[in-house]
Amino acid sequence: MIIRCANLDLDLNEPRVMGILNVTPDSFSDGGLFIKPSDALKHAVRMVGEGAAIIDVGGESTRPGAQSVSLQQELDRVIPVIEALTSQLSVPVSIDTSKPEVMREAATAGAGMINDVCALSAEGAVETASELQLPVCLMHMQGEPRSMQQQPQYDDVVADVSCFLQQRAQVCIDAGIPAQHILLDPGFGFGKKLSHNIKLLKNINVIIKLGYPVLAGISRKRMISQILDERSTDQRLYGSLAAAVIAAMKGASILRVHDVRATVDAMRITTAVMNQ
Ligand code: PT1
Repeated sequence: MIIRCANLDLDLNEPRVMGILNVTPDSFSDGGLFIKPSDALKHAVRMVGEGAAIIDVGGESTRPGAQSVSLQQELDRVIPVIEALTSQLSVPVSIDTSKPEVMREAATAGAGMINDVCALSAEGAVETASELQLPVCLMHMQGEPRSMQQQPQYDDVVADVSCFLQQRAQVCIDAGIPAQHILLDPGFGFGKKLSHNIKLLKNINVIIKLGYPVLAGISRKRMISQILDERSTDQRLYGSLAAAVIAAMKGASILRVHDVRATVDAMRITTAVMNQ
């Protein structure tokens, strides 16, 4: 399975690592580090050198409690960075946004994938993504970032998330997005308690069975520290690696992470075992 991201291929025949590049002042573990385009480029080049197969650029934090940003602010943050990255990198760049205008300008700047934590639910987002002819990652979220951790509730979290993602994929297909351009993501930490996140990780194969490549974003999230005695964000690497290996063993295609070198090593071990 190979996905064409603008002019670059993303080979998903083995689990791949997506490097996180937050161009935000307030992201939960690396907020403010890569606001300057030159710093962002340096970090992206480093992640690619460490084996990242794709770089995910985001200008709006979606961690629990985060405030939304204006369209202009988001554009000002991400577009210069995407331009710099797409001219300098040999791997695709995805744009982490829910705003159709940002999708459009990012595509013009060379972005090769749309990563939307709102699963293209904003007005005009599905139509825009379809027009841009880029692969899309559809993520499940219950509620919205500012308040999503207040009262997460599910009848059956795995069935609910799986059903939602299947419906969103169908909406995309009906709008003309080819099935080969769709990826799904259960949305770890997005309106989910620890027990929900653990059930989703244990049963991520149910989502994979829908037939689309699955992306898992677990790196340094609160669910890791909830199991590991409230460890701070910079002390969550080993727990994050364990979760990434579990997801990959169950068939996840892309691991969205902060710690690229460590995760790539873990994926190489996982792949060696899975391919035996
Ligand atoms: C994700 C993801 C994302 N996560 C995709 N995009 C974030 N496709 C941003 C916590 O519980 O999983 N998949 N874009 C970051 N959001 C969060 C959410 C960060 C929860 C931290 C937590 O700590």
